[in-house]
Amino acid sequence: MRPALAIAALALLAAAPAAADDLVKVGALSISAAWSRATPKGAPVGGGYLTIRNDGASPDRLVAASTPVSVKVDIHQMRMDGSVMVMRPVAGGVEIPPGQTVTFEPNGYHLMLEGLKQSLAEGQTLPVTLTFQNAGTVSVDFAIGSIGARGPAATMQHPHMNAPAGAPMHQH
Ligand SMILES: [Cu+2]
Repeated sequence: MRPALAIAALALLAAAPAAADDLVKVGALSISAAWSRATPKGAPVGGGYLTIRNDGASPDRLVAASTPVSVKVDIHQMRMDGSVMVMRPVAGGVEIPPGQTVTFEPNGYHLMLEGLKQSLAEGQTLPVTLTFQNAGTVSVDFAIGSIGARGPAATMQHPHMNAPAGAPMHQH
């Protein structure tokens, strides 16, 4: 197994075309708009963002995430503490209620890649394994946008008709 592991380590980030629009299904859950941001050389952390819809009849919960590109992945939440935005780990994961969609985004829930082993490069994809309490485990490729990206690349270039009101959009 050692030679295979060594080869895998050289190609942690795939050069596959960005596929932010691809829908990944696991159990009753649909995962879409999985994206990340390029990181400056040497940056210790990176972020991961995605949308999860639950078409099932019972709640599910994102309990863990991992990637070969970082030492660990935590689930974080940004929220206002008085007048200051603070980021803290979410204990017990994030519930996806039945019939609901939960969006992970820079100013809300997000995945925090801690201990990056390499910088995240724009145009490449970041492989992340998500673990749900009921639906189980699924692998999702996160499309890496620019360092200042505010949303998945496909949404920025072609605003979707179902984009939520107030979502950041490309200005024409
Ligand atoms: Cu964070």
